[in-house]
Amino acid sequence: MIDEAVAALMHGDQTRQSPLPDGRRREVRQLFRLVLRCVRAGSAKPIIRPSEQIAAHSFAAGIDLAEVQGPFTVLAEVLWRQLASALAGEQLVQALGLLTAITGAGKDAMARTYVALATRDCEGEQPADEPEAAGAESGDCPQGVVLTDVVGQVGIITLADRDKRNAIGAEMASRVIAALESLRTRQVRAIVLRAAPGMDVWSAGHDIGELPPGKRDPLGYDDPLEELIRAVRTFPAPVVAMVHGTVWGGALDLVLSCDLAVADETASFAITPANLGLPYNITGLLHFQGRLPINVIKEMFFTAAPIHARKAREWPLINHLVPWDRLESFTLELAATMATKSPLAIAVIKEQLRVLSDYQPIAAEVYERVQGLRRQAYDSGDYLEGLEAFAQKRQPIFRGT
Ligand code: KGJ
Repeated sequence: MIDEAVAALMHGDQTRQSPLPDGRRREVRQLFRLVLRCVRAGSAKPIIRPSEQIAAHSFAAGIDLAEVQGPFTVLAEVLWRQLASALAGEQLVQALGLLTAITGAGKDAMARTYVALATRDCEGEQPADEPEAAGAESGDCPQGVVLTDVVGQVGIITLADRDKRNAIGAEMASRVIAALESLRTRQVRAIVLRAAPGMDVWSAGHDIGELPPGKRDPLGYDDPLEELIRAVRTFPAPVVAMVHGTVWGGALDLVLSCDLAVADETASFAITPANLGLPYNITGLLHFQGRLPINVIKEMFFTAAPIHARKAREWPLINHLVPWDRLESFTLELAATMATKSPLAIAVIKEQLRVLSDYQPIAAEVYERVQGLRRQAYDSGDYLEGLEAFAQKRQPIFRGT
């Protein structure tokens, strides 16, 4: 059976430029033997550690994650056929369920290893002479860092400012923009935008301390978060938001500006300018309008309440809701799939969709009237109260003036 699976793998892989090296072939055979042992033992556990080890070797050798996971799919197909001819009824259903659990556990272990290795240290795109922030514990990432890595043809950008809950100010925004630029020159074909492992806030949104204290548009064209959102929307390859944890304010605009969003059950999404007395900008509202029905937009903006993952999937703010232990592997697989498609076609379709959804004809007079209304709000005492209340960690008292 192992020979049949190896032959199927070779047959299905004729597009490979060079044959599988001997070392990889041995690993594939070892994997196949382990899957069979797991099936006999009725447990997925024995597959996990060897899958991690194989993934670690493959990562170091620069092999694509999808390629490393491929043998599981092939072996599952071969085994399915064998099981279907040998068993029937409930027995067959149970055996197939076990097989799916085993191959799923192996693939997940590999994806987790890839992501852990890709984000294991803080070298990323840090300039060599950048000093670590004071107070960073050994093994922790310094404040404000954005980590960048490439797995196969997928770039991974990790927001890792734990202390500030990934609030996005000028430094964070410019680092993500620089990471996008660097990944563009490395010709990645998809990007995953994520928070560092273990964070339960994906991003706390705009750095409120960097919002102007009145008498100036808080979300003007040159605002760093606005620049970051534009960089994501105009990036010439798919950007996938991978969301574990809570998303606040402008970070939701960022998530919606990504081409797709995948989240796990810990995710929630809140748009909170009404907590600050902040008049959201027209471009930002268009981003919401491009993705959500108007009644949903209104409920989210008017209540500022977090929308939990299940509801978010239903509305649908996100494309996929997956269990937390499958989030990384699912998102990477999705990104890797897009990375195999025509980059030129994807880039132009993305740009067409952006142009079609971002632009609304609006008369100059109407635009100026709306901007005047916005000015009244950001020149108001309520906006200052919102900023002050956040800084003082208390509830704001809005007077409508
Ligand atoms: N801006 C600046 N600093 C922030 C922000 C932020 N958005 N969020 C958190 N921080 C800072 C806090 O002030 C703390 O600083 C530290 O991060 C940890 O936060 O006191 P310090 O240590 O100096 P905290 O609150 O102690 O952490 P948790 O208890 O884990 O709570 C995490 C939360 C994300 C729930 C909480 O920090 C929070 O509610 N943050 C504000 C979330 C929010 O409303 N963001 C929307 C910002 N507005 C917008 O983006 C826009 C564009 N808008 O239109 O509204």
